[in-house]
Amino acid sequence: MLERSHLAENAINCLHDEQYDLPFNLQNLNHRNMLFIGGRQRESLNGDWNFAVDLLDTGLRQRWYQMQPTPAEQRTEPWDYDPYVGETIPVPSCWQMQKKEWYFFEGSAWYTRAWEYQPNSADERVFLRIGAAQYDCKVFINGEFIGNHYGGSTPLFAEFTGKLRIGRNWIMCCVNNSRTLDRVPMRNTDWFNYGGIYRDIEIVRTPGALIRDLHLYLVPNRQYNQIHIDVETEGEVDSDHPQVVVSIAELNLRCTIMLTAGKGSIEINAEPELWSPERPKLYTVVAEFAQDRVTDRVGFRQIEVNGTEILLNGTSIFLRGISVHEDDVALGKVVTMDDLKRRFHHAKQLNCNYLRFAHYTHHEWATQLADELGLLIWAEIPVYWAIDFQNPATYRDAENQLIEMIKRDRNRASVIIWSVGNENADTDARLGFMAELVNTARRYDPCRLVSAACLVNHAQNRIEDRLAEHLDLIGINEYYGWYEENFDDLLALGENSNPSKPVVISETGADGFIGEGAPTSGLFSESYMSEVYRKQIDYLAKMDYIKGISPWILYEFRVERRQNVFQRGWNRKGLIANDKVTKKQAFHLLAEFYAKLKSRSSYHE
Ligand code: GCB
Repeated sequence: MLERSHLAENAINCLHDEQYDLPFNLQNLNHRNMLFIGGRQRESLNGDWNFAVDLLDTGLRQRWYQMQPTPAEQRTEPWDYDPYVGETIPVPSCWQMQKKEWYFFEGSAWYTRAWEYQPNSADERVFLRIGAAQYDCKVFINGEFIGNHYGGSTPLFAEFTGKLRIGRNWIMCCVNNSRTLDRVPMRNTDWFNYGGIYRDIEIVRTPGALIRDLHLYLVPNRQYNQIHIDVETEGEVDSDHPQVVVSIAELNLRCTIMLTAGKGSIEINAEPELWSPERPKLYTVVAEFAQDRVTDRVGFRQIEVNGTEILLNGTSIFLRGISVHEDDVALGKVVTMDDLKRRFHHAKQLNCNYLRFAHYTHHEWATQLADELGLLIWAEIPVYWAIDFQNPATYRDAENQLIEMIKRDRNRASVIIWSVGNENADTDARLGFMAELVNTARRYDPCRLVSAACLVNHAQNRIEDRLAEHLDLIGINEYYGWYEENFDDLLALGENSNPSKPVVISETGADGFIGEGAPTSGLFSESYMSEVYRKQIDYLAKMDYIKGISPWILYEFRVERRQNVFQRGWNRKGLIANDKVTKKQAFHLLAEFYAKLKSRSSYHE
């Protein structure tokens, strides 16, 4: 007889257990254990990971994560998968893009790899960071469950301190991209449900006493001469007066922040050159706490609204934007630096000063690059269409995604708007849920605008959404000429609405298919799409409270729910086809319109 382990008994019992997943749904990897990573040394774990899709969650039921890395021929139990040998997948990637059998796979998938550990110091702390994994990611180290993270586009941190062996360790992640009723987004979206670890995965080590968080901003009081700094630390230091020293050499600034219970704040006088699209000035900031040191590149600017105006550093601006998804024919949701540079290059060719990052948190490189290139950003969480607004667990998930996005990017000058949602029905439950998200955004960040893509009453042709009164500026998606037939209704909308705040058109557009078999006229033709743009431009120019537009969308993107003969799994509203090269006529119309606005702009760029 083979020698069986305690797992064998469980292998039978688990067949009848439908609560098998409860212990793994702690959502304890959340905004509370985020770690500030700017300037830290990171060890990449990108590369090939052992991989298996697991439709029935057999891995959680049978506890695959407890298996020892024994050679296959020495196994004593008939396990249904061996996490240590077999097929591999590159990380980062989306599994849909790796094998055609996995294209529509929705469920759990297991990632395993070895990692060799040698401590650098006795008190060091060790963290695993994953830039993003879609949607639920459970992390295990040497057979032990560390925790799970909800939310497909924000980073997660799992701490391994005290759980590592010197030498070989086994890291496992179980990533699940199921669409369920309680998630954010819920089940129905107009973008593809990719799965997997699709951003960088890495190890970050810190000294025992560490800087958890560093947040800086120009005090939004129209004086432009004070910088506010908040720090958070952890761990004991040999001093009765623990302190963090923050310096910005270029401003000759060096200040000491005294800590109470690991937290400290300061407001200091400084007159930084202000960040703007025209001159995206960034300063190197260094923060030191005992042996720990972090850095960041930070721009200082003030964004505010005044009546129906949006003011950047006191001057009114018009947001000449374009919406964009993270998507790629070959890579799915994986973003490369080249892809990002091309995206911003195309935005600049359009004469944009602004991008809407729809409908979830984009890669951190995107906001970093926007800081450097001088583009303004609308950043968003996927509170999209139907959401279970009554469910407190859903709220916790949405709020956590919002806080993670804010904590990751609140030092980015380019980000001027946090959006808390898109086109959600105006119910009491939704109003309570989203108004609370607005409050949370303001609590975590006092120097950005909060918005959402709100609703239009199409029967009355006016902006009508109770959420609007909670926002700093109102986003509306309108598709006159596409979903709404009558263009004159757009003019009526303009006349019937009398907002006391700035409005941005967060979406407008039309599908235009230019591939083989493309129609030459009518819906889905390139010429019809151009006509929609022509009229939109003409009408919007007459609505003076509109302070920005971000038409839908820069590139065509993949989506399951669009399957007509011109779509075939793609949303064709891109101004550029899915090859990310071929421009449609509407691209040039918008570029021309923006060029005119730019030359008239009161904000010099
Ligand atoms: C919308 C949605 C967006 C869709 C777009 C469309 O209103 O916000 O996610 O992709 O319309 O193409 O229908």
